[in-house]
Amino acid sequence: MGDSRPLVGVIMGSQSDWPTMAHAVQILEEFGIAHEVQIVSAHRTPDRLVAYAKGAADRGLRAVIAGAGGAAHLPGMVASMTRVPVLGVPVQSAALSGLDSLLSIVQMPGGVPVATFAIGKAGATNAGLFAAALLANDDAALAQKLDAWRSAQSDSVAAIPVREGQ
Ligand code: RP5
Repeated sequence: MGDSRPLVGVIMGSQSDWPTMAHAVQILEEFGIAHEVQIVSAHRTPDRLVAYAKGAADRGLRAVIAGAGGAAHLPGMVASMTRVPVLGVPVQSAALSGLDSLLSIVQMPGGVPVATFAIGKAGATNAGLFAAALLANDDAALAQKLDAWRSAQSDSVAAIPVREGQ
């Protein structure tokens, strides 16, 4: 997490969200972005939620990545209390495979934006990359790292598929 002041807050509704949200944290670590990680539940720790969201801007956070599953009110509630951009990650739920999480996060009323990502690992990874992209707007070194990461990703994709199972 580094010594410097966190620029990105990663929060999740439950310990059970960690395997998903770890993918966002992995990206932030890869890019050396100062961050913090906490469990903040909209339903089980509402006072913690209010304190976190209301303090986010003053503490210098530039983005909050919020992951939750099921009745996933965490990203929207955080967004209702801070101008800091909130990136919502729908965690795949057992009951409805994350469709519940996705709809809970994406259907915000006009005026309270949450940038909503894909369900599960891809969403968490992309939320990390999106936070990096936001910060790269005014950090040339980070922009260079992000460009290099994207080039490496392109280079890793073979032009011709391996004909498995033939
Ligand atoms: C949400 O409820 C959490 O974000 C989690 O995805 C889901 C289930 O939580 P647990 O019952 O596993 O703690 O608040």
